[in-house]
Amino acid sequence: MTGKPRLFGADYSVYVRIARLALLEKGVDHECIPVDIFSKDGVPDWYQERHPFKRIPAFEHGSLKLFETSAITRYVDEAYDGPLLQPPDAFGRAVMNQIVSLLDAYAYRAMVWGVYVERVSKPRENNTPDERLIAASLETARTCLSVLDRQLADKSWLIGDALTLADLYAASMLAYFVKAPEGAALVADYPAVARWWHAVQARTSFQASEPTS
Ligand SMILES: N[C@@H](CCC(=O)N[C@@H](CS)C(=O)NCC(=O)O)C(=O)O
Repeated sequence: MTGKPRLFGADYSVYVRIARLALLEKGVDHECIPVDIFSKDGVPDWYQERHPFKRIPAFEHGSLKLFETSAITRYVDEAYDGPLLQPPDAFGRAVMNQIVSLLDAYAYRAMVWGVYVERVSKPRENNTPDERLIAASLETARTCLSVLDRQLADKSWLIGDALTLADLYAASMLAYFVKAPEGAALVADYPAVARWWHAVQARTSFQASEPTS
């Protein structure tokens, strides 16, 4: 397939950042096409053709059009040269997929919406945070972090010595979670996660994908 791949979305999005991290870690030259889901005019009509639920990201490479971050990141990993972002063995891939599912199903809602949005975004817009939601979300976050901490106890990255998609998902979600004081404090309670978080922040891909807005 020829031509640069195109990634549609906004840099503030957790899922767009995961896809960008994959592109950057693979060293894939790509184009970012802005789509603002929070625009006052709403998501542009043309975007529905890219994503039936008008979520971000969407992706295009030649005649291939994709939505869903799991499909995009796996394609990027498999279609391009560069470091493998999925373990080569079935055992490692199974554990990686389990961690990605955990992050998708439990961590995203709790860490980003339940803690970051309630504690940081809402007060910034003069809205009152829902303390019960924050407390419940911190409980879920604690469960997620204890799984990640066990996983990282004897490894540099979540699945082993090489960074994988599981690390990219976790990095993008924790980036918002730690902006809330309770999130930062909770991460500090998990020594292996705290060590991993330090390593994540030093990566060029993480710095290059920092949201601008
Ligand atoms: N399952 C989707 C989730 C994507 C997603 O939820 N993106 C958020 C931004 S981080 C979004 O577009 N939200 C808009 C909405 O919920 O209407 C994926 O993996 O790509």
